[in-house]
Amino acid sequence: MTQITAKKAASAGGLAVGLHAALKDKGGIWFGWSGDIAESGAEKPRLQRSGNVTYALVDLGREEYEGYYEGFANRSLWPLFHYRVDLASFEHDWYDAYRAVNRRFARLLMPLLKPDDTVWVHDYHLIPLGRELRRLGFEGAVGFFLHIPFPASEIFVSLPWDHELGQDLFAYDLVGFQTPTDLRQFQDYVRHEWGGEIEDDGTIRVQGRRFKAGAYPIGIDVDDFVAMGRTLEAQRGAERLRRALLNGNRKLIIGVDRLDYSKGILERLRAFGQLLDDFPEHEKGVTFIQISAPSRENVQEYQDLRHQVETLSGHINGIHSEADWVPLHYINRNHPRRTLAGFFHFSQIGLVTPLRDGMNLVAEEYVAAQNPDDPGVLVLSRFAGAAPLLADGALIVNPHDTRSTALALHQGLTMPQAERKERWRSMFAAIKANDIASWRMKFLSDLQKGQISTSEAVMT
Ligand code: GDG
Repeated sequence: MTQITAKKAASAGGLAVGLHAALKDKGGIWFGWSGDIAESGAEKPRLQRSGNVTYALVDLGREEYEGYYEGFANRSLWPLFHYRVDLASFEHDWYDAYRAVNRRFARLLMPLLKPDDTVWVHDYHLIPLGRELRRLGFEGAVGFFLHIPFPASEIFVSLPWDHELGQDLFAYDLVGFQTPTDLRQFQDYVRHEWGGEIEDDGTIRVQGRRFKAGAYPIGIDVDDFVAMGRTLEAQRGAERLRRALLNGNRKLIIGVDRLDYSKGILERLRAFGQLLDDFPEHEKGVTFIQISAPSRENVQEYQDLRHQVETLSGHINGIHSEADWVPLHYINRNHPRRTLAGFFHFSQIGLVTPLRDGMNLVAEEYVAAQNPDDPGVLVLSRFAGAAPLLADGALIVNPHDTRSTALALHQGLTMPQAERKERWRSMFAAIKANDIASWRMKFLSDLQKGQISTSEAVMT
């Protein structure tokens, strides 16, 4: 039986769908936060059955939500793991809440587990969960996957509790990262901070523990996204854009992300402004649509970013707009994924410029949504985890370099169809070969193969 735990069971993104598929195959339990906040944390998970999957959902108490989720997870770990030490706050109360919630989750999960279950823990909100389960005597295989980057050791040790979280990670049978770079940085941390050893097959020996760590780049459900692009909603989305552009020859650049400082949205806007400055031939010939889904709106740093993005968008439009042309459309709202598929399909350039990103699924979704006979061009940051996978087809940029990113946009807007097709074919083959099904099968098979005697796993 496969047991998957995740941060928020209600989320409807591609990742949640892909993980559900793993459970539906064999049956199992999805355990995680319900997404609801109660006055105080409930003592039992709410159980709901759907087919052979049981959802065990737990509400967070108001204080838990603030300290654990908004605080330590999203204001300490998220900025730190994305190299923004300047934005990270390290509050002892938040950390205490983080540990307490993970302990509580383990306590609530434990009675639902059979001794030989496999548990797969997802993401930075739940790093301590595996060790807490071991403390309660769970002996089955326990794996962990980090969806965001693992930072350079020198950054990670800025965290006052790096040793506790390090030991939490050592308690798993398998720790998965998105890219070989993340893996190498974790290995450096193990070697330099703990004097651990890394064997050729990826086995790590540290602090009397032996476990595996590897790189498992996540993918999307390619067929599902291609099908989404054929839906009526997708066609309607494309049609809305066609009408909005007024002039049928006008080209479209699209950016889609959560409104997050890791996504390089300001850098992207600057690059678009630079394109209009450096290549006046695109005047009235191009429109940029930036869709930024609201995210973590209670957090000050996100409110600041929203303000900066709004100011910069207004500035760019103020300088470049004409009575019959608004170059930049900035939309701060969620869109159904099918509509996004239609938008991607209709855009000549997908512009994806994170400053740090675990993988970045939007880049892959843009590729999946293209028309093979007349595909668009992906302009992709070298700092996205997806960059090595898509490097043969995408125009790879350093988003800090505004001029070069603007030049890549120009190159994309003027690229001949034959080159676009060739580049797209190589990217499509790459995302097909590395889709979400192959990701989860590889991780789960390595977890089951690599399980190491649990008597060594208990750490106090
Ligand atoms: C984390 C890591 C890693 C976006 N706007 C809307 C919307 N989306 C969808 C996209 C895509 C998903 O959300 C975003 O996925 P990303 O991978 O781009 O980014 P994160 O949310 O930061 O995800 C990341 C990922 O985990 C998986 O491991 O790749 O690096 O940071 O599917 O299409 N969906 C809807 N409306 C929107 O407006 N419905």
